[in-house]
Amino acid sequence: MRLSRYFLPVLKENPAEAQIVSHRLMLRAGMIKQQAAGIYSWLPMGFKVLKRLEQIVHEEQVRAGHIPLLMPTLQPADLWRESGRYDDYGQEMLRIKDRHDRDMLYGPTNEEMITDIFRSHVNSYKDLPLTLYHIQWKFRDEVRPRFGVMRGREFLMKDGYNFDLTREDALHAYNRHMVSYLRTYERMGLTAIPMRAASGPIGGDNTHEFLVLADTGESEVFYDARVPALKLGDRAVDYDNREEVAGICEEFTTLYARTDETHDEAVYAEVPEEHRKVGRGIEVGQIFYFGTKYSESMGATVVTPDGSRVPVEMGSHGIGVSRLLGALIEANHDDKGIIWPEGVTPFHCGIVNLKQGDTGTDAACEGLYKALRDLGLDPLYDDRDERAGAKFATMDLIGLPWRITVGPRGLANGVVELTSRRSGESEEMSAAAAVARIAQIYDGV
Ligand code: 5CA
Repeated sequence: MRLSRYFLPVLKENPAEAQIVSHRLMLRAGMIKQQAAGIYSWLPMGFKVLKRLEQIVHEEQVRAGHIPLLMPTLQPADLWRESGRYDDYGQEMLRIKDRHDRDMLYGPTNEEMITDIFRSHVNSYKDLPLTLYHIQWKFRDEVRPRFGVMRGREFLMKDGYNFDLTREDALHAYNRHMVSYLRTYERMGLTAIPMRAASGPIGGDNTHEFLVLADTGESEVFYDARVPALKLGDRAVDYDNREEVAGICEEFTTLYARTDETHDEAVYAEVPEEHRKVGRGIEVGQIFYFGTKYSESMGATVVTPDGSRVPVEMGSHGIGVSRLLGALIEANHDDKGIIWPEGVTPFHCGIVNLKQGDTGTDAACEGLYKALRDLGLDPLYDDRDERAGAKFATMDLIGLPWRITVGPRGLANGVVELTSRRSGESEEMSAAAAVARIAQIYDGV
């Protein structure tokens, strides 16, 4: 993409309404625009990162054996009357009437609808196990929408639902979600710690939240300092292998890690004092096992091998996809702007032409731009007629992990400059070497 033809409405001033750094940077970098409290338009660069996060979520869900579908944002109230949650959900639910005076709602989550799909089409244990998920907009009329996309009213969520014959099978599905979530966050360059949590309006007694440590997080968290260092890395996981998957979950949940809702001073006191940590965290996902809570009230049953009929065992599992953008920026920024991890960056690298209109620098930049694109990479070429300082400030603000700077002096020596946004370190090399280095960095990302 050429910056002169892109739509990147960066702001020079700090927007007054933003209280936390991620909100401020998303506005300044022209990623979002607020349309009403907690409701945002996703401008091109914000939309690009959002789509990238969606893609990673999809890839890891499919890898775990889960199946994508798409349910609507608007739902009939009757489904929620069946489960009893229509009244329970209170003012957080946006209720709408259609022209025939029928009660509708903008879905805050989809347990009822997915249970309805299941009961309409599945009848036998032979069709189990089954896990269906979608990535769809949700609406929750939050009392205090704030911090930009972090606590929105309209937000994008991945929500998945498992259907199993036995409690044991459903717990395997729970574990599978835990491991696939760990891998998802790691690929995004985030450390998200599974913490024992409270279930709230979803229900059930087995639930974990995934928290990204950040001073601006809304939850107080208590954890063993050794937990954030745990990593899945690139180990291959066989998601059908129950022992292996359960073993990984144990590895990640044995040490103490809880939110304020489930914190237990007596248990915490057993953590060696030097490892005890109190901090704040951003909840970027939550998994629930709730058994037959919805299947019983909504009549979602299956025939068992001995011919009897039982309500199906279920759980639900969510990732806050739009909230993740905020969490990523909270965890990756400096005083100049965002620092995207390579796994989620909107463009692979920036190209800065220090002397736009100069035959030599223009030709070198065009050559770099073409060579990178020919390799399937997606560079952002700052080809505007701007001062070098302004170009650097924009690149620092929008946070592309790598910048190639092309100026007449370097070209006279046959070199361009490759700069890491994270370390700030620069290296001179030939244009061809810079292209090869960028290709190598993104190989397998
Ligand atoms: N049905 C279950 C799992 S699919 C569910 O709704 N879980 S949840 O309530 O925990 O939401 C899942 C994730 O959505 C949360 O972990 C959080 O990351 C994100 N989320 C929830 N509310 C908001 C909000 N108001 N703004 C942005 N993200 C949110």
